[in-house]
Amino acid sequence: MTNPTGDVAERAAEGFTKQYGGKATGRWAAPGRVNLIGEHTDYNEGFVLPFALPLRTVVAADRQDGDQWTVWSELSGETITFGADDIAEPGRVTGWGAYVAGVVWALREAGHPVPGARMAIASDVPLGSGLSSSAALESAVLAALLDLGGLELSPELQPRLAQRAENVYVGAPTGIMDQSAVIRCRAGHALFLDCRDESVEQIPFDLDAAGLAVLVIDSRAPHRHADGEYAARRRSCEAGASALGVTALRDVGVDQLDAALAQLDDEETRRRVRHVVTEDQRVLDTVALLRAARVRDIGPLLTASHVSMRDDFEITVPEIDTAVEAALAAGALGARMTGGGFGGCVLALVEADRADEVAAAVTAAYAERGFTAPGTLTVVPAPGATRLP
Ligand code: GAF
Repeated sequence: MTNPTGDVAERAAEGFTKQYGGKATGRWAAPGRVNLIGEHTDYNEGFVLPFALPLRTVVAADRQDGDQWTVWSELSGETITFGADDIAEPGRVTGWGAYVAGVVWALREAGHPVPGARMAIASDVPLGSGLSSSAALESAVLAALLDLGGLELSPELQPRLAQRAENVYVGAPTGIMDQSAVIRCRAGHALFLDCRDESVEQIPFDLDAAGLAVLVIDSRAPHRHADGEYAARRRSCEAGASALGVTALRDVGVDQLDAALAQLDDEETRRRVRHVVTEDQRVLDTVALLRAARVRDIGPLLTASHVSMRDDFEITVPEIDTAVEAALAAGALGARMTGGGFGGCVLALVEADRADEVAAAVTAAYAERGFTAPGTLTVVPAPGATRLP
């Protein structure tokens, strides 16, 4: 995971001064996330358990007069400007700017008087790695605009607004997990989110106390048709729920699974349903273990989740499966792909003093198969979106 050097908050502040002169009014940060367990369950109104990463996107910003938004991004080196006409309807601002414009659009659509603003954005969250760089960007921009405009929107309501920017303005049919994680996570905890009513419980996830580490492995696999396949999985789940006569697959308990599967004619739909129903149960089981501080014991659930994503939901790719297999062979207690799939990252739960060894084993397995070398990083649960001092 290669990043520009230097502190990300300083880079955003310096970028602001270089682009616009003067000092920003403030800096707002939002993290990337990994999902410990609970994949493709969010849009099935089920359960997820993400935690925030110590990698962040930072927006340095001040107000400007009128309905005008000017945004510089360190990553692209570009400055874009858009006005009220450009956000009258989705689709006019494209590329990375669409995530920023989408937030302004969603705030205005919800009736908030959004102030004009100048923003400078820097980020340590790698793009396209399944670590929610989009939700981090949306949420940092949202935090900045709320503060600059003195607007009231509780942290419980912010994720839906940021999700709307992504679903409607950007046009990606994602669920509620990523924005919830980025906004509502707390340091040292995983966020147990019920995606039906959006209630949360902060679950202590103290890796240090257990002598463990979470190793995040960036597969560096090119995303293969990720958007189309994600939408296709969503459609399969909806078809499954409708065939079973339930509002969402969340309504099928694991004890009713066999009976439910027997009602479905289509083998592919059966596999998709089985993944979602068993994955919801794995989240509940993981939460129960973490509540009892049995961190080490969640390993097999993580690995079972991976197998389910590989065989039933069919969203893994060879680089991802190789990373999981190599990590387990090198002694990881559990490993799974995290995020939407078709590339992205793997997380492995490892003994803290064996993290380097496991990372080296994955790198060696990649070299053997001729894959681009993976990125590796150990992470701890970090705080959600916030204004920086
Ligand atoms: C992506 C989506 F944005 C989330 O909403 C979620 O569905 C995830 O894939 C899969 O669990 O990150």
